[in-house]
Amino acid sequence: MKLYGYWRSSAAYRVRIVMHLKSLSFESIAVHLVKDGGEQHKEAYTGLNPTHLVPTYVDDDVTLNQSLAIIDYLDEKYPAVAIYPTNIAEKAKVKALALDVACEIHPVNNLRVQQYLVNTLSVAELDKLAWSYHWMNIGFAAIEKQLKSSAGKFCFGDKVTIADICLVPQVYNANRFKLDMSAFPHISRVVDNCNQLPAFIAALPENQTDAKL
Ligand SMILES: N[C@@H](CCC(=O)N[C@@H](CS)C(=O)NCC(=O)O)C(=O)O
Repeated sequence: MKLYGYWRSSAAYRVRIVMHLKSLSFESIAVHLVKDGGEQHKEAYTGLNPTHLVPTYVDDDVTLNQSLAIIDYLDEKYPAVAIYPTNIAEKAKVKALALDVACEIHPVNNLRVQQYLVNTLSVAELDKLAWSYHWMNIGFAAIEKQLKSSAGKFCFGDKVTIADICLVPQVYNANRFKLDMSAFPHISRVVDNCNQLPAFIAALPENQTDAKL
């Protein structure tokens, strides 16, 4: 089982969390997103993943992109540790929280979007940061509101779900860019709780072999 990713990629980070939660052993293959124009754009990688994005999962004859598709595949193949509630309304709820991160916050702050803002539209570095803060603040505010009623120890009650798996990497990213999280106490508390767990610690960007390369 191989996971092509990058230590700071929050989409790869989601998959790593799931692999560790499910105690799967896997080989991490680093795709450097910045060095030399980005290895994600080289033919050696785009042959595997035509979207020019990480992560990519490879196991025997299965090659998958899109972190949430990979996660659902792993969840169905290795169901012993559940990441969704069994009740279908609750399952839809945690999925919606996960998508609030994966569809509403993450894509507009992706590296290639930021590169386009700066390199093509000549947006100044400070304005680029304002862009990221703007979309993160809007997205986190919506999640914070929902966590007021849904959260226990984690985003939805006291069990880790796909909502936490998507939220933790996004908050890691927010902290990296020094976003003021003080307006989001429920998010911060849930993320702190997740970060006590061995699977989340093992998946941390700084604990990856390609960290800081
Ligand atoms: N929706 C995709 C997003 C993947 C994605 O955006 N990956 C980022 C890193 S988190 C990437 O590879 N960026 C490279 C680039 O923007 O050039 C998923 O969930 O897998």
